[in-house]
Amino acid sequence: MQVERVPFLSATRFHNEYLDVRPVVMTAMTARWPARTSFTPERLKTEQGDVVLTLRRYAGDTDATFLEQTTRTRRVTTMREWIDASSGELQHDDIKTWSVGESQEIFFKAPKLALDLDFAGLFPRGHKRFEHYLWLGPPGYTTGLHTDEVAVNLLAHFVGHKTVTFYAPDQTELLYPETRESFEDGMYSAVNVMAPDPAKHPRFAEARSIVAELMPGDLLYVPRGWWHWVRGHDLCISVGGVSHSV
Ligand SMILES: O=C(O)CCC(=O)C(=O)O
Repeated sequence: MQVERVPFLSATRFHNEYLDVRPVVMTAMTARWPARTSFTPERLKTEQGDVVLTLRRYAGDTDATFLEQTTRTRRVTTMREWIDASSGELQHDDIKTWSVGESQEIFFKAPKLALDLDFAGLFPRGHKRFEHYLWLGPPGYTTGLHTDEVAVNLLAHFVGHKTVTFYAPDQTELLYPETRESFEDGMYSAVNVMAPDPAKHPRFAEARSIVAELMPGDLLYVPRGWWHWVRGHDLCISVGGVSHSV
């Protein structure tokens, strides 16, 4: 099953039909955002090449869970180096186990870039403050299965094709949450989505998913408590907009 795709949503319709209810992809909301041209690999490399980025690792060929890997394994690089490594023709297999996740560095170094984004447009004027996070990964990178326990999480996708696989909150028992409490604003599953182990997590096979295929310009709403994991098929660049109040 596919996540619903609509061109636009008014603030009223978004609040009444989707907020805290189900994911949705808005395909034309970002059409006028300057970010469509500022968050390209070329511009980021030329204008933000020295920004320091922290990479996180998530590999499928280990017993370590997503939570263990993402919190323990870090590597520091620059925007220039990481874009070169991620877009190189000879993709080293190890590259795709690393990605930039939830990085705020670029918005601290170049706060004006936030003016190129307009997550608040879906909300009544002046109602909300968004934090911005860069997601940048090479072809084949994958995140683990997790939820975001924040009031609003929007993902504006600018470059590449990525698949976001969702599981509704009523599937939680089939997804083997690693902790019962939210950790750093999220819940983490112990299932290795790249190679699920039926001996360890037999009920995962029963879980029903719905899928969003994101293309440049799409704006995805990720509802609180909905499990999801991401795979980038190309060099992918997105920006997350998170608000802690509704
Ligand atoms: O796009 C990505 O790489 C991950 C996005 C994500 O998992 C999130 O916004 O919670």
